[in-house]
Amino acid sequence: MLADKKIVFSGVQPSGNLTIGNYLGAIKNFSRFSEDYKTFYCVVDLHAITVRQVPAELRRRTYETLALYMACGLDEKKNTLFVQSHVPAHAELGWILDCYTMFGELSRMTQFKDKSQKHAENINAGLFTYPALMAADILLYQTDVVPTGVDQKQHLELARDIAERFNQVYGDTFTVPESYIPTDTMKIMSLQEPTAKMSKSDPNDNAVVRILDSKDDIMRKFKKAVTDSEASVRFSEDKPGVSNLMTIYHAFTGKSFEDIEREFDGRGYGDFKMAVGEACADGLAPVREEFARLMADKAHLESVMKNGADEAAYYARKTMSKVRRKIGFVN
Ligand code: AQP
Repeated sequence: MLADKKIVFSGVQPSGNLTIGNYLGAIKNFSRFSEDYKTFYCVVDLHAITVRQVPAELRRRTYETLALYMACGLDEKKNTLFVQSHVPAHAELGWILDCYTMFGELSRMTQFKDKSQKHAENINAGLFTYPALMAADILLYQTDVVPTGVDQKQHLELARDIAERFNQVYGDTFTVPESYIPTDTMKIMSLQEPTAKMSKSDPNDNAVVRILDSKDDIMRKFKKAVTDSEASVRFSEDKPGVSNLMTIYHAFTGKSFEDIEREFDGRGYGDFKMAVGEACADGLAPVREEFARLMADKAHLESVMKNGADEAAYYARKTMSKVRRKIGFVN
């Protein structure tokens, strides 16, 4: 064990303006661990370059993602907040774990299949070995719990397999991590294609509600959200659009699905969509305000990054010296 407390690690890519999927599926849940766990929350810029990024935008989004972590309630004094590329041990362990990850395993990853379809012009080796780097991120800190959205479940299972394989060859080296997936908001779907995940890099901006969208934009996007022709607010697998809107409404208001069904009984989708938009915009308003305040003080963000990286590197060093010794690298 690296610390007195159990360890939590998670990350978000600075690959676009974050969505309410990133917020509800991941970041919003991060702060619940701050008191009782030793928490590492990382801006995973090494992962972001598996897809081509504009350098100035990547840099800006790295600051923004850190500021969003903080605006969503992560206190830098209670959580280690840092940028992945500032701790080179991620890349080092990533390479090592590549050598303990099978080609067949990586070929089965649905994210690789999806992203190589979306980026057919750039199916690079990093996109393929992404899950081994993600395993390195997690195992480097001897992580016990990884809070993520359900889309990361397959990668997390692979991280567990890699840890177990390494431990079998070299004896106990890595903690085998568990996932923490919020059951009620595990997957927020696209507003335009509600059978597909809401993704920050979706080229159709109407499909995606971003944490920093203005209230007007949020209302407009919900107004245009795809539903169905039944005109009944009811949670059901054969009503993906309406069910997704109900999930979002539940997440921002705390109302149960039964209460939501009762509230909109006999009313059209127009009213319902406006209520979801209002709840979402109101729920995000304090985050937007805090974000603006934090972004105005870049020096503070840089000091948070620096302190976070120093602390993360301290923990990473302990794991790396163990890994190097076990593998047989000369000290
Ligand atoms: N739609 C979603 N519903 C629930 N959780 C989600 N997450 C992402 N989208 C949803 C969770 O957010 C965390 C950070 O995700 P990421 O930035 O590492 O990458 P991603 O999962 O690939 O997210 P995107 O938005 O789809 O990014 P792009 O478009 O760049 O590929 C993860 O915990 C994820 O589960």
